[in-house]
Amino acid sequence: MAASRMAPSSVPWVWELVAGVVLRLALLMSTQHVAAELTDGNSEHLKREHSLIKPYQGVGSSSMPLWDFHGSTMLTSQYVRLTPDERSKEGSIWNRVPCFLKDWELHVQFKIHGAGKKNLHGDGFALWYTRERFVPGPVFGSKDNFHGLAIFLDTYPNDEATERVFPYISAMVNNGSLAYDHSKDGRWTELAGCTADIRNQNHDTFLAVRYSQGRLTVMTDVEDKNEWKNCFDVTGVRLPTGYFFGASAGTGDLSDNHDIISMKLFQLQVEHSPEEENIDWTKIEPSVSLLKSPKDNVDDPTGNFRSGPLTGWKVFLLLLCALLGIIVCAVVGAVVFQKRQERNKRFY
Ligand SMILES: *[C@@H]1O[C@H](CO)[C@@H](O)[C@H](O)[C@H]1NC(C)=O
Ligand SMILES: [Ca+2]
Repeated sequence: MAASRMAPSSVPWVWELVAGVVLRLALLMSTQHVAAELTDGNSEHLKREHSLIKPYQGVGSSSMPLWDFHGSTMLTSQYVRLTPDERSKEGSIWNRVPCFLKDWELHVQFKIHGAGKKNLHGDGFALWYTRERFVPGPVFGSKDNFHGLAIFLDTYPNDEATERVFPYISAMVNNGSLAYDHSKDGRWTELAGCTADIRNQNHDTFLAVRYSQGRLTVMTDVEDKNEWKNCFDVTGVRLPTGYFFGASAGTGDLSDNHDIISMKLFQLQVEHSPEEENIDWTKIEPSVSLLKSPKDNVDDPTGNFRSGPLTGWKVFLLLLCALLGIIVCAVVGAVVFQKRQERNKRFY
């Protein structure tokens, strides 16, 4: 008697379990989202001395005190064009004021556009936080063997063998010893990266770079959804204070318009321990922790966030498989149970 009462109730039990798992799944996804969220441009902490905002102050005059312009860079009231859609151009903009903030977040609005069809355009542009400023060179229009951080928004796959989908955004940290290999799209010196559809969009496109307590996070807002999407998030990155923000672009045989519409730097309010405060942050050597292999996106050693945009989906798929497994087991179990009940009935 007791057993037969359990049989019909086994179905709600299955659904309770399913609901539980789904809820957990939703919670997991939402906490990931919270962890990935960035400051939403709190203007209180906007640092004007490191920002480039429309209408660009002093446009057309010789006095643009906070930013220097180089090469093909052209100013209009609506954008700063690093390169036009023409061959063999090179342009950059550099903030004149060194940045002494320990924790910051840079929001860049940009537009990459041109007449070139599929794969006949290039090369993208770079964002810099480096010791050197205003030095032209072969890496997206700037110096190689730099000291500091570079974020490359690479629109052209130079490495024909790559399985990567372009445009591709990647980061590189350098202490001057590493050279960027253009023919491999910087693959061997890359810290982390992601694919992002950043070219010839009809809507606004944004990139955010956050550096705080050794953690480097890059996010994009390029799908016209007005929300940040994780590109990568890595820890163990050490950068000094006192470096300069900049942006540069170069074209070769292939070209595009590379426009910067704004660069906004925000100070992040972060507590540091007294020991940390006592270090001379300007003396820090740019480096990436050896605990982390730059090429494979291993899990965050602190365990609270996983790097790589695919990881969320991997977790989701894993849980989905587990869920399906449980459902199959429950259904098989219920059927077997029912069969046994029927068999038992026949004996009575
Ligand atoms: C610079 O980086 C390279 C490799 O990343 C490392 O071998 C070298 O020791 C570093 N140099 C300094 C001065 O830290
Ligand atoms: Ca490239």
